[in-house]
Amino acid sequence: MRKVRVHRNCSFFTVPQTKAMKIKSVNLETVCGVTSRLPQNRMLEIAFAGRSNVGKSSLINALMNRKNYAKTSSRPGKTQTINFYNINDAFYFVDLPGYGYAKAAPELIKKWGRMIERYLKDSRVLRLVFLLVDIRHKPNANDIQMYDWCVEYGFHPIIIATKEDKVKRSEKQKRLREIEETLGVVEGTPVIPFSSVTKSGREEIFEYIDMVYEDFGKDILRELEQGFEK
Ligand SMILES: Nc1nc2c(ncn2[C@@H]2O[C@H](COP(=O)(O)OP(=O)(O)OP(=O)(O)O)[C@@H](O)[C@H]2O)c(=O)[nH]1
Ligand SMILES: [Mg+2]
Repeated sequence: MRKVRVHRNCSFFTVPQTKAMKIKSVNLETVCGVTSRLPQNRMLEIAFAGRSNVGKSSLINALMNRKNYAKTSSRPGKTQTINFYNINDAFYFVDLPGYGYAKAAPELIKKWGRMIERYLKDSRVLRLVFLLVDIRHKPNANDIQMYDWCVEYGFHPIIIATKEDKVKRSEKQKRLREIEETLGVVEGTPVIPFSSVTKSGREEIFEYIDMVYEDFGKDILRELEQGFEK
């Protein structure tokens, strides 16, 4: 039995060993540019953060069972907006713009950073953040800052080490440990290797999504009405 904590207002969860939930419908409902107002959603949000090109949109497609509904590209900087995907009319996947995209204008990079921070701070229905890092590389200063922001705003991100298909099996554990140590994750934080090519790791990621949906998703409206403070 694994126990994890993803948000400061929750006690420790025991992760259920369930089958991945069925995705019945997906709909890109809201797209926010740097100057847009963020939506006041009334369903649970689950966000995906990570450096540009790390594989956020690819992961979201893999979870949604869609090929390229969330647009992906081998050129970094594809997703430059915050995209809210309505899943099953029950919750949202939130695709955040990639940070650390060197070719973008510095002013724009700053605006994205502020926008992501504002979203983490202001969303009243965000309960789970997945932070993606490339399994091949040691997390850099941007990754560490992103992790620290999340913690500052009350989240304990679950780490996803993407592009697992690109490392040798014998190297995997070492890489995962390096990621854990460099980010300085909260004790007990899951670090899940994932590949959007082989889909390995998908079921495990869904265990956490199921868990958070069971615990927060169904009651979120009531919590909003009662003025639940994040
Ligand atoms: N081999 C391999 N390639 C991957 C994997 N995930 C993503 N890629 C590739 O990496 C590139 C970037 O993927 P995206 O999903 O667009 O990355 P992103 O994080 O959404 O990037 P931005 O939108 O720029 O922030 C694409 O060429 C993908 O095909 C993976 O698990 N394995
Ligand atoms: Mg993207």
